[in-house]
Amino acid sequence: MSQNNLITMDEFTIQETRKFKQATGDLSALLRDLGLAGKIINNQVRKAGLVDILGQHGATNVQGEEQMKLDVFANETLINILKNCTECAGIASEENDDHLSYEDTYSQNAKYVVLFDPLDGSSNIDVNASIGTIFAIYRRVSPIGTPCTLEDFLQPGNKQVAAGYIIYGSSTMMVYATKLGVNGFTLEPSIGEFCLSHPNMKCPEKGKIYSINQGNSVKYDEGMMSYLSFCMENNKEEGRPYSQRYIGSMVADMHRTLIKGGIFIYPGDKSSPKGKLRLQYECNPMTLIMEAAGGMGVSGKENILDIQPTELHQRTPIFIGSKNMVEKAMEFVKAPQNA
Ligand code: AHM
Ligand code: MG
Repeated sequence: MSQNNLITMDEFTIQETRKFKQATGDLSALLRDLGLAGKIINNQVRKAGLVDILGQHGATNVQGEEQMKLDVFANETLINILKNCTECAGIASEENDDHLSYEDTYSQNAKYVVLFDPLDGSSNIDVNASIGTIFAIYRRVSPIGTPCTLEDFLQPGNKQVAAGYIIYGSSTMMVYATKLGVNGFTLEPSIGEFCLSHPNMKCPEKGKIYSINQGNSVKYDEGMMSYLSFCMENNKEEGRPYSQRYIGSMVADMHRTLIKGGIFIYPGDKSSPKGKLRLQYECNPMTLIMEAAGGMGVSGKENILDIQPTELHQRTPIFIGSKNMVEKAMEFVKAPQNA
């Protein structure tokens, strides 16, 4: 990147929101604050191998999983930054049992709430693989000027105003989607700014990669098994099977899928019919991004974004990525024997 040509994320977001006459600038400010949290988390992630921050924290989260120290740090960073900003009325985090309604007057007068997975793929920290932060922004439905309520956090994904992720990979990137499209910004470490590097991202309609934890296949139903066989056969178009790639860090697997095309799947199975991934913190934001980039995300029964959440930590199966590949997978998964 030539430093003369840099467009920072702030500059870009402000330009974009000016396209809407009624825009107040609150969304740009909120995205800037999320970027700031990302930079602070990035700073710690980059030091993970150096300082005594690795290892289990001891506590378990609401899903019954052990938290790593960095999970706690990322969670607290986001909670504090969003508390101190004036655009966010409250948050729900994958790491907290309940939503948090900020008590100060500025926050109660804010129109947005944010749901996030502070550090997704955290089991990858100790092997130095990519991890990320995922966020979803909604306009609150409770009255402005009052504390936000649970129903603000139980809106279907199609109500998201914006969603994004920050990937702590070989470089650090923030990618976010609004209804105007998807744009990616790479952190320029020398100036500490996210700079536009991937304008108007589009997920290729077709891909050559399927991404799934195939080790779970003993628990899959017939439809999933026949789709896996299809992926492993010589398919007509390619003349070879699809390649299989699975990092085990959704942000990293999705980032590849967004750029190169492909399908990412975390299905339900016999022991976990709803799969593993969380609707509000992982699946909704990733589906908003994917749809804005021309791809799609479904549960196997319906569009992910149409699912009405009934609780904060809901899970859903997900098939997400290149439109043609997701549609093809549905031919197997929705076959009559699986109805
Ligand atoms: P986490 O939020 O506790 O990190 O778990 C979510 C992660 C995703 O990033 C990833 O896609 C998935 O869990 C991997 O699960 P599995 O190890 O079952 O394949
Ligand atoms: Mg997660």
